[in-house]
Amino acid sequence: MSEGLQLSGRIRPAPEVPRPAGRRRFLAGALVAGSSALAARPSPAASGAPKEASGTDAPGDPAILDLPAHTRGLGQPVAARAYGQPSRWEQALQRRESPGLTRVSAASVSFAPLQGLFGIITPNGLHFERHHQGWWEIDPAQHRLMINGLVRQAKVFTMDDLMRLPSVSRIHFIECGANTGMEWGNVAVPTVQYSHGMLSCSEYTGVLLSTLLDLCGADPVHGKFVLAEGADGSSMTRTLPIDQALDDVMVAWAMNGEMLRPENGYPLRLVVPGVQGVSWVKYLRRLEVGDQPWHTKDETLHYVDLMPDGLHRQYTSIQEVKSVITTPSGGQVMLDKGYYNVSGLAWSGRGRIRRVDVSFDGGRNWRQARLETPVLPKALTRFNVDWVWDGSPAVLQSRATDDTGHVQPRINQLRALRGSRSIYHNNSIQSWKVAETGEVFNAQVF
Ligand SMILES: Nc1nc2c(c(=O)[nH]1)N[C@H]1C(S)=C(S)[C@@H](COP(=O)(O)O)O[C@H]1N2
Ligand SMILES: [Mo]
Repeated sequence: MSEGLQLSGRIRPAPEVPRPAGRRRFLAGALVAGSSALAARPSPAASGAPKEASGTDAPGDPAILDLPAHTRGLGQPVAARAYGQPSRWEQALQRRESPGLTRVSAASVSFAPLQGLFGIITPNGLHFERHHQGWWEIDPAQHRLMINGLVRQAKVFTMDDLMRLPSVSRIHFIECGANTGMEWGNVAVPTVQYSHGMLSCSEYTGVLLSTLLDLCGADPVHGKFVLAEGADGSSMTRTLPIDQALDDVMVAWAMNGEMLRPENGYPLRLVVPGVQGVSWVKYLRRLEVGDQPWHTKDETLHYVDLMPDGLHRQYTSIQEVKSVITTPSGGQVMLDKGYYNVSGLAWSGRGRIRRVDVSFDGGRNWRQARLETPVLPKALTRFNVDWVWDGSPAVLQSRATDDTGHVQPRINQLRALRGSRSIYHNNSIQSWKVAETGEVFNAQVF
């Protein structure tokens, strides 16, 4: 690929991401590849690349000729910031609330900026948030987990009790069942942050629920379901079938190597791999073993799928195979013809991603993308594919297949089965329309 690889493929970020000042200068300097990183790169593009894109025609570039202060002076001392922060040049990358989505910000959503993330792990400070009744900073010394119901011995655990049990660490995605839910009827939001940003992926550390149920002696005959309850005011309660509970569900205290953030359920949350976010009960304080589902408000009134016949489908909890291209994506502007590294994310609640195909002509022709390692079950998988944009209009789509053989559907295929008035579980293929101007738009293409 390096043969003939040109340093083109510049992209202007989506409008809600203010451009840092340095970047504005970079864009203004027509034909000069003026970022120091680019200019300093040992010229893979020197051979054969057009001059304007190679970085070699900037002999007078002060960014490389003048030694900056950071090369001449003494830098900041260690631990100047006891808890590290992103560079101030990255401040535009934030989780964002969708204006007007809910009346109260305490019962709302903030979306992760997928367009600006790399690899598969979501930084803790950019994890999406969904609170039904606001978030809390709970004192871990006061927090308790009770396990009751059809168990030989009901128990109450402190955090200290839990954290001394045999633990596991596993990487999984969490996706709200309502992710992409605004797009059932038509195109609704401009950028991938708002269309797919109720999605994050982390390494969780905790104890397997099976270990806890074992400790309490869950009734193997009548114990068919587990109820999980949160300690916030939303009375968040969800029923899990026992097979799921005993499979890979975790009671987790850590996320990406540190304790959970308060926004994500500190000090304890349920991790239900492959299942919609609502079952990942935060501030987890109680687990009850029972012989039938509880049919609580969040499994009867909410998180049900309105079907075309007017009935609601309940307990559709698995997040089916899905993918989205994050670069380029809605609201961005492609500034050059030529080479682009098209990149995106794929995931399935049923297992591993087997392949991702990408189309540049609205689904007529498909090319297989490269899957970057690791490819883990019920985790985000990063894909990349090369594209040379010739400057003509294009429609970019990605289509994921998981290792159970499920293939991501087109939006019209999904609507044929599910209608268009649903909210939850829209895993359809996303289309990004590229105009001749290079502008990228959210589009629905059948
Ligand atoms: N206690 C409690 N748990 C909860 C919720 C909540 O409001 N309260 N929201 C649920 C929903 S709908 C989702 S999508 C996920 C969001 O988790 P996050 O805020 O860590 O992204 O938490 C789930 N668990
Ligand atoms: Mo959710």
